Amino acid sequence: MIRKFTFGNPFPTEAVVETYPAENVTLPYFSIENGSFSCTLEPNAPVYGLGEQVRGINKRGWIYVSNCTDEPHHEETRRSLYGAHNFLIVGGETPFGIFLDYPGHLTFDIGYTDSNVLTITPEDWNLDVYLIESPDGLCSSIVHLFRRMIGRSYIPPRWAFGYGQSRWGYMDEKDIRQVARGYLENGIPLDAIYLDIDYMERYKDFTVSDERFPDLPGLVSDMKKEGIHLVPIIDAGVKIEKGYSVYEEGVKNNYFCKEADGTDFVGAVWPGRAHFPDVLNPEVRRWFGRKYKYLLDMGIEGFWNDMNEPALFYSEKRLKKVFEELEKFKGQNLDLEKNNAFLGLVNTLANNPEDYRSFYHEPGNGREKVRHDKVHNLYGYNMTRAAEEAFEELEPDKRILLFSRSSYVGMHRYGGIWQGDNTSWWSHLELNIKMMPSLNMCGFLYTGADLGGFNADTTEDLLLRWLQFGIFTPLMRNHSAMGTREQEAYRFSNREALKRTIQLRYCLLPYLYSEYMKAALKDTMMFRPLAFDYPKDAEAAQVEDQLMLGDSLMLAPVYRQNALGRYVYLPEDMLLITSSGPEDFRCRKMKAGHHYVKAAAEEVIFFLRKGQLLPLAAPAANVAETDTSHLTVIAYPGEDCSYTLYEDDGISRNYGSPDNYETITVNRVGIASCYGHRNRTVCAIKIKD
Ligand code: MIG
Repeated sequence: MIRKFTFGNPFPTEAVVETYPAENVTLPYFSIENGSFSCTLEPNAPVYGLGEQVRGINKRGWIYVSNCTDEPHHEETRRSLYGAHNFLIVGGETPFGIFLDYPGHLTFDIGYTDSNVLTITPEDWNLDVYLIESPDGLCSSIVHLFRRMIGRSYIPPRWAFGYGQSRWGYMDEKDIRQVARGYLENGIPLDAIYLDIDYMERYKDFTVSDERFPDLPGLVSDMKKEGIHLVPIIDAGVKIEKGYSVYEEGVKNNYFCKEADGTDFVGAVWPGRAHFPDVLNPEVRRWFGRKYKYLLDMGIEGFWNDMNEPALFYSEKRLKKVFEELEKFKGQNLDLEKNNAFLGLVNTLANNPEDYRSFYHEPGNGREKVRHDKVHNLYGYNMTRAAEEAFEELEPDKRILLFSRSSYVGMHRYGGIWQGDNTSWWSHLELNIKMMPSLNMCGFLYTGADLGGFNADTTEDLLLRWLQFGIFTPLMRNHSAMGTREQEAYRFSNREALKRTIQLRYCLLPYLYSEYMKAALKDTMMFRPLAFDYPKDAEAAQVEDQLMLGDSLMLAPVYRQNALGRYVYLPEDMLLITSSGPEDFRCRKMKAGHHYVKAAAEEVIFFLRKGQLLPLAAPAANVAETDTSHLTVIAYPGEDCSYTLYEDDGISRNYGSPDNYETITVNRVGIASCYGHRNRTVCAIKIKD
């Protein structure tokens, strides 16, 4: 059951797609005092949710803030990352869900100030609160109800389930060709190479540097012949430059965010001084979204939207003020205090809350102008919405790959997200694992982290272990920052192991695509905490470094350096699959309980559930070349098993046809069959007892 409670006059975020009448009784579970909602937490009861955030799957014991932030330090000390996903499940005797549809700064004190109290504090009292209760009390049922109310998750083209290589620092066409060659010559599969900001002319959106990419359409088409898609970045800020059409049109039509006095707000990002499209306004969205056509017309089929918190290096007015204040230090003896004050001044430049309070949006539809900080968390959402809405018009029969850095609930309908600027740390591999189910709860299914780590130098073993997890995440992209160690898979001595790991992704494609599509079309989670699938198992509830993936699998990634195995908890009997690459699937039945499972450096371990099947394809150079007409299935032996396979053309927007579903079965004696509309042969791998 979903109940809505309205406070004040909320800004219409359009996160929720269904209409619910607001109730005029008081909000159950919570008491409201001192400007906060509070509720008592049962001792040790878990709290799940918040999507893209630091720390564990169980969010209890920290204070989190929904305030979309360009935060390159994903450390436990942080309270906000790039997204604002205000959905929680409060566990206990009868778990319930709560979604706060509030686009401003929102604090969740989850047993931080008082270990048994959850306190939620908005900055003002204009918000909708939704309570979600399920008669069966199951977390997965609560998530399902929530997901239905926020609408279907974004569906990317099938090729976007391939492996992608990215790096901030590919400077020109030559670099891109070299990366493609590196992969092709080494026989490592690849579906995409990403273009970071250097493809543009002086960081201007919807331009291409003549000098460095003299013939982008030619390059795009050459790459496509090799099965590789080029995916350019688009930044939120529009460079202020006379004669630059995006800037000129935006100024002329009042399409940019404004200062209180009605002049266009000036903030600086990569191109230096920039204006910010007022994407909260539908007319501006339409205008900005259609700009992507410039690149679509060159053959581009995917984009990533960056810097859309929006990140600010500084605002023009603040920079001026800081320069003035710095003057005062001239000729002074900088003792400890003054030195700190001096350094502190420069540190106030970026992403300053005061700047976010100093500019305005005109949301249109007769609504009053609204100060940015009140709706801050909607910016990346609406930038991405602008693009996807334009794609639906420009390319009605074709899915375009799109993912964003910043997001709010509701954006999951328009694109995916990547998990931002992590660091090449083992702890960030662990964070990547833990973030997956939390994001799925909030509708973000197409997601993944920068594999190998973005900031700092990676190590070969970290990249390998990270890829061993990344082969399961819908977005599988290796990305790194300028100035860090190069981390393309072919650069390392153990290239063979990296290659074989990436090939496994292509073997798993029929399964991953099926599970993604089922989760999107049925509003369910692809990645789940063990606690959601085994709600009565108190030990499963404790496990945060294993995940259920789709109908058949449980993952148990190795995420510690030099570890040659790990402890695993099996809530029921399962089949251990150990693989070092295609054609190597060693299976062993294991009993429920605690185990230590070995996993050599180049081995992935994962588990198949009882009565379930895992369909596998032969490895291929890319998604398009993956032959799914011959599948091998691993079955948990002893019983009749069946699996629902989903396959469509992978590109059109007609996902709904019942013909896309097929049933694979394996009977007691190990004979596999497939029922569906396609000619497909399946054969089962015999499992020895
Ligand atoms: O301030 O475009 O998160 O993926 O490589 C850095 C350069 C701006 C941040 C993105 C990152 C990207 C980088 N961008």
